Amino acid sequence: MELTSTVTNWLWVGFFGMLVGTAMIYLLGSTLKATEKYHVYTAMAITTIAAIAYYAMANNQGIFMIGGKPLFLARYLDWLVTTPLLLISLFFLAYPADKDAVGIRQKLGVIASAVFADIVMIVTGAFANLSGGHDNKVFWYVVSCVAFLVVLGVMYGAVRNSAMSLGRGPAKLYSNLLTYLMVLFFIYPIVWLISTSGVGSINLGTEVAIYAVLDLCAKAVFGILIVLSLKGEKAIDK
Ligand code: RET
Repeated sequence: MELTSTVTNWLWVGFFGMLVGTAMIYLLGSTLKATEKYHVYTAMAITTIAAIAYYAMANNQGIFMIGGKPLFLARYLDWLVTTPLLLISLFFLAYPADKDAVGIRQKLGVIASAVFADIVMIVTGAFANLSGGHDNKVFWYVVSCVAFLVVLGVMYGAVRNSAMSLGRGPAKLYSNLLTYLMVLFFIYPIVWLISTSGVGSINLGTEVAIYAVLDLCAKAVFGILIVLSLKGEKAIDK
């Protein structure tokens, strides 16, 4: 498919933004203790995967026309891997390695249910995008939204309860970052609905621009916020 220069430019903004984000997360995280570095590596994995997806899309790879509308396959593949990783990075805050009071099976059960629901959300969202007919599209969109509600339920339920048991500082940190991320998550289905995937009230250039900004906030800025708040927490501990 022929991409306009607005679309391509915004895809490059996404690519370079993710690269800068990865570098900043690395530099800011370099002073964290070795035992805390896993937060940094998770955040860097998220921005790196997104950079790869944006590079492919900016080079017009993996973009298919379905029923006269574009489908960005790389975007769904990116979300499929990175949205579970975003949930896992919040999970790491709620169940820190040094305060391991909860059994491994219980932890696995909680995070697996959030990750599973998240995967269902992205895959059925892709099915909605792939649907030619109106009824199929609505069906898959609704299934994806229900899966999103399950994600919200787990993250605001069991995972939040664990964070609350850690004391005021970590509880507040988890709540703030959870609210930040979930507000962003909430905007995606709305953008999808008004974009070329849904009713088509915004053009492709605007859609790609909004997704680029949202992705940068949910990945690069989110990673930077996690690393900065962990550094801040350590400063308070001292
Ligand atoms: C879709 C459409 C179908 C309904 C729903 C959706 C939700 C998508 C979400 C995406 C989040 C992406 C993030 C990317 C980070 O860079 C698939 C748009 C509910 C929540 C956070």
